[in-house]
Amino acid sequence: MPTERTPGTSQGPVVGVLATITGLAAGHLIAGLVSPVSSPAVAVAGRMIDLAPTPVKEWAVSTLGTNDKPVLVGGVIVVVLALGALIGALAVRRTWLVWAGPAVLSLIAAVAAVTAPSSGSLALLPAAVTFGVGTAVLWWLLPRRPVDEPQGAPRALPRRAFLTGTAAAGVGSAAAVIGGQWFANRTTAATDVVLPRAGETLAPLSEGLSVDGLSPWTTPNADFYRVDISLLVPSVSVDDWRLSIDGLVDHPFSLTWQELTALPLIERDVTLNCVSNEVGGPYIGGARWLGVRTRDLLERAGVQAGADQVLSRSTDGFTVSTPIQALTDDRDALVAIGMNGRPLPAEHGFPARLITPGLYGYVGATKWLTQLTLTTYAQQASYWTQRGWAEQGPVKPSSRIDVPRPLARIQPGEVIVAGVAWAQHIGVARVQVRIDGGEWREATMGPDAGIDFWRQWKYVWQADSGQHTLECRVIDDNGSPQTEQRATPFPDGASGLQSVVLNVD
Ligand SMILES: Nc1nc2c(c(=O)[nH]1)N[C@H]1C(S)=C(S)[C@@H](COP(=O)(O)O)O[C@H]1N2
Ligand SMILES: [Mo]
Repeated sequence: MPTERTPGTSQGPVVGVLATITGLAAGHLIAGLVSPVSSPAVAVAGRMIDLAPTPVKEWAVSTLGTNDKPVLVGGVIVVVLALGALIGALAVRRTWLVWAGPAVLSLIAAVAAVTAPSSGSLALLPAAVTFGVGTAVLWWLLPRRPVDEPQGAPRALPRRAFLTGTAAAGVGSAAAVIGGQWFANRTTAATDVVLPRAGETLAPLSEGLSVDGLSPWTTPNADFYRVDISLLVPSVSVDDWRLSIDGLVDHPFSLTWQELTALPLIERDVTLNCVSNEVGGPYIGGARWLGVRTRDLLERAGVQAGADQVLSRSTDGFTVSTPIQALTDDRDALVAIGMNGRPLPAEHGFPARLITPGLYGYVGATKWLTQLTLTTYAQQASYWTQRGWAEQGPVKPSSRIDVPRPLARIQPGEVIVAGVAWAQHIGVARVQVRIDGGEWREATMGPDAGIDFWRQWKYVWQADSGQHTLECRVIDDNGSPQTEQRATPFPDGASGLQSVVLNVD
């Protein structure tokens, strides 16, 4: 029995918002089943990341850090809800907007989903469901003109029917979002593979220096920084996974997980840095990686003359350009499968990633790795180099003060200053500390695990009252001090000295 409608127009914006929420939630549920990255808000946010100008991305990473993605998706949702309110308000008198409004918004989501690098054949489905559900909710709850009276006053649902409908849409939305999350996560948890042992193992690293607030020498997996363009962590099953090596090679081949892990494995202690890290910033960590030498894989493929770069690709479509030299010399770049004795965590590239000692992550650390293509820089560019970042990305030697924290209030007397320093592929010889622009003084160094791994340092400072500025610099194994020349992260990494200002009571 059709519900009798009564005159009224004020619910337009509320219904518009409700229809938007219900539509997004329904799309999210379907996406959880067919393709999590195709959830409408996630897909739109994902394309915004790909299209955003480099300075915007840099700003987002430096101000929002790891929260940049939730903040972006949240922002997209807020904007869409505002548009939904507007559509609801206008559709009360312009009935065609009941389908045209959701159609335009869903079309944007559909385009975003099908143009995503990892979009599957069902990528359109969530946006289609969003359209259907959004339109249905608008049609059902919105005050509208009676069909037989196209010029008459819009009529609203009776209060009771409206409240019931609103509650149903709300509860349905919440259930759909929870269900969508559940389905999306169901596949992500499959990391319980057993790692083979390395043929060449390394002696365990010592604890290193232990000072309150100083970075541990080896970064625990759970605390390791994460930087990538993926809104959702790709979930890869080792059963379907393949690594192919192709392009300018004599014998292209591909490996299954079993085949890769049966090859000779080695362990390497390597510090990984993000080129977006500011001087003194957090995007650096040191881990023990287990993996297969890229040199062995490239030798087996037989690299042809003329190739100068390896373009590596991940399941999410991200690409990295690495000079062949760095993947074939004695630095032992790895296709890594283990991190600190565990399989790679999903966030850090499960089941396999590239680790290239001495290079920033964007030119050497492809996560969720699936392909190594031998090619030339002239022919192909990678994700970040297409966006203006430098083609070559050797890590700039630098150092960081971990304690005391900037603006800390401390008591006069003995204060422990401590931090980390790195000079990949050259080696850290010493660290020096300078107080208030005075003489450079030698810090005490923590243990050394080779030229590609960072070192901790500490310095005992006799602090007197007042405001003070602390600086540090690394001296590398060639005797060169860290440059004082300031540079921004773009286009090839930050440089300069960190200075920490603090007050001693
Ligand atoms: N697939 C994929 N791999 C990627 C990236 C990415 O966006 N996608 N980002 C790179 C960048 S810029 C860095 S600094 C490192 C960070 O690795 P981590 O998140 O394990 O610390 O991964 C690299 N590998
Ligand atoms: Mo990075």
